[in-house]
Amino acid sequence: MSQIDNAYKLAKEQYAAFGVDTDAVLKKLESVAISLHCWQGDDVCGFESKADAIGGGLAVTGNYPGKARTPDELRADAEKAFSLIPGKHRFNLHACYIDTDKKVERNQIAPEHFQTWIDWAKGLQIGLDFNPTFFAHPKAADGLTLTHPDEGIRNFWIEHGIACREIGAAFGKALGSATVTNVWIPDGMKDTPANRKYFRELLVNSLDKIFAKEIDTKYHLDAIEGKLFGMGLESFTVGSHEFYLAYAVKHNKLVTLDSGHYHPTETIADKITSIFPFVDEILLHVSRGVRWDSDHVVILNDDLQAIAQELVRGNYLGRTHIGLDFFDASINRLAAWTIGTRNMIKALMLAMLEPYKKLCDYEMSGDYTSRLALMEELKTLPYAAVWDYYCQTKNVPVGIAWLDEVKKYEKEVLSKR
Ligand code: RNT
Ligand code: ZN
Repeated sequence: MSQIDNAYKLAKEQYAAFGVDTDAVLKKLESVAISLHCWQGDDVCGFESKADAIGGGLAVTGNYPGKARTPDELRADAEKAFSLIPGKHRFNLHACYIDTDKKVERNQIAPEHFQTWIDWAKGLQIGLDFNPTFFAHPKAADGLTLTHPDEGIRNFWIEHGIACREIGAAFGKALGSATVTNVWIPDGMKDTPANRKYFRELLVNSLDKIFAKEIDTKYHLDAIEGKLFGMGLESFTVGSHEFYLAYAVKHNKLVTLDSGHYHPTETIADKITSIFPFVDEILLHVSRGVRWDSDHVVILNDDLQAIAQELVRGNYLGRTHIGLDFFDASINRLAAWTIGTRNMIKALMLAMLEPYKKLCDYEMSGDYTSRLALMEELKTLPYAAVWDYYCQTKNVPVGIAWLDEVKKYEKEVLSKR
């Protein structure tokens, strides 16, 4: 018996003493797909061959060498990352990652312009998710898109939104797994607006037009993502959390919760049980803000664990689409994907290893002392042994061995770019 098997056997016994079946946990864990965001692979640049600044209140910092410059490079990098992450996952594309020889206007894009992505995903047997790109474009240069007072500009972006839903639906149909298309717009203002009402009403109107066509939820789901502020758009965000929450409840859309999009001490973990009584499904953009919405790589911190606990405890995994949303250009980008995604899975595993019923029993009987004692005890149970065993059974590197793979890839592939 190998050391990993041995350690797992001991860990299994220890968890069993708390009434937790680790084999069952790993079985459940393998059914969770995380949507890997394409934009960590190239600093949110995309392949439209334009020189527009990213804009939209977003900022990417760092210039680590070797970023993907073509769709083929990005696909190769993503495949390498997938090979280091246990389980079967998904890939999340932005419209600006279009794969065409000639320039296609954003309001003219169609499924055929993403055929290479569909073929690739089919080959890997993974699902795709999608996002219209409402930034990095001359028509978004002043920070307004779907709520632009100029009707021509507004319509251009409405057409983009409509086109993206068609692409999402085509992905879903081709791949046999519903695509979540997430609408996030940067619209807002640097300084205090006078007429908030005007912009909010415009957004209702534009969204109604984008969502006018019914699309079978077997293939396609709509999500809407609010936020607090963007760089240079500090005073007003048209699509705030409340705005989209209300819109989603009224129109049966998915609410997207991005962990970087709230006040610094506000976490999305507590929002999950608050929202679920009123919506069917949610989309998460798991991220990590450091002092602001900085989109740092997701680490295994309390925040992440609280999110995972809420999903597992509430039995919400079947109604939650887990996407990642960070972009760090200061470190190896494959490592960023690998670290962030492995942490997300690890956090879910930790949450599944919790003797939840026992905690609830203590709580129901008012024994908060035991609840706290047990919660603290759980933190030092040998979950690493369970994790290593899981990685081994999924044929991905155990422990930090994945880093050697990334270093090798950096030397052989990335450094030649
Ligand atoms: C921006 C949103 C949005 C983007 C991606 C690139 O604050 O979080 O989800 O990060 O669309
Ligand atoms: Zn996001």
